[in-house]
Amino acid sequence: MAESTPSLGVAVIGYAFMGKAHSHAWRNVGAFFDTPAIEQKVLVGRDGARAAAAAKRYGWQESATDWRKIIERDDVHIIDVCAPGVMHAEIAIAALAAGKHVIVEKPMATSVEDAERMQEAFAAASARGQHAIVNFNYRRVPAVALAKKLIEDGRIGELRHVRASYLQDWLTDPNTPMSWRLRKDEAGSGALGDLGSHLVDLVTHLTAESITDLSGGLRTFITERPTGDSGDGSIKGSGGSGPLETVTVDDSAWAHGTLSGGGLLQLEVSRFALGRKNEMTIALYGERGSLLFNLENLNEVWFFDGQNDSQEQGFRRILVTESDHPYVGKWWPDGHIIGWEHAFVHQFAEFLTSIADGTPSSPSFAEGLRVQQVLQSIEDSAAADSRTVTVPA
Ligand code: SOE
Repeated sequence: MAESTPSLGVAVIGYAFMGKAHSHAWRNVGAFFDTPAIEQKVLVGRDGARAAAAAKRYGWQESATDWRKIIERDDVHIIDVCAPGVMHAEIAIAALAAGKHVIVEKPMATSVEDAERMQEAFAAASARGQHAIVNFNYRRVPAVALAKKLIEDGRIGELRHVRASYLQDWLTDPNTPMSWRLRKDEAGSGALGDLGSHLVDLVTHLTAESITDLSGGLRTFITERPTGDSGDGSIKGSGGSGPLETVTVDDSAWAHGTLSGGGLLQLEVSRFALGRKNEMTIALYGERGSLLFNLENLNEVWFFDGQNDSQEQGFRRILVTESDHPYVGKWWPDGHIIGWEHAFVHQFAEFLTSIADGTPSSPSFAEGLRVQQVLQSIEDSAAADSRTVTVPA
């Protein structure tokens, strides 16, 4: 990067859990990756006092409460949307119209229609040289990126089975309070969108195949919850002692489907898997080999080489901490593990590099829209007694 290149001003909208994770990544990306310089300009949030406190703590120059004023600023070039899902479309479309590069948290939107509008706005902005991504951060875990490379190198071959699950347990307590994540009009869906979107993205990204048809189901185990304070930056919130409110999203979801290459797919997501805190697993079984990944051990991927017919064959643990593994060389000496937050840094490094080089950014809005269509198909199937539905091409 030339010394004289002006730095890119960043504004993050949302200061809670995701705002914190993104702030951490913006703070560190330039220290570890050779990307264009950025400046942490503004942290935006509805609660002025909380936004100001978070801005100070996470290294932002300023805080603000009105994102509309921020997207008009000449010194802000990237708008990073960590607000609840229902706000993604409005902010992203306005920011693209104002000439900004845009990042939105996953899922891309709360409906296929909104995702389509965002994709259309991006198509026009892209012609003006702007970039936009949906932050499916798990693509950027080094072990996942290595798995992708093994698949591309033909080590797995034609896929027979893909099983993916994302299990959490933070809603098992009936006193866990209501929050935006449990309201359909704010989040779009529950575990399906929040966790299922990661799985659908990872499966389609890793396999480079689409999901052609599926049957699915949704379940809400606890249909009313007390109101309380859910704005403290945790997912769960605290103090659920207010009046009861109806939960309007799913607690758990599942789908069985078919991949475009003919393989079979199983997906399962839940916020009610007691004891599972944040366990995402993906297993791919092919004609030549198999791969297993578990987010709880994110520095490793397990590989079974079906071409090795010796007596020592078996699943082999690959510790993805060598400097020639994806992203790893930018961190610590070989063998030093990294954590959950690093994937966000990697994603932003990729995004900044695409902006600098003028190459397409990913995960793209088009890919986010595809994920949204699959989520909608699961909802459609669930509403029709789990009948098999065709996913729109
Ligand atoms: C909450 O369920 C959550 O934080 C998701 O929103 C994230 O995308 C996932 O990475 C961890 O769990």
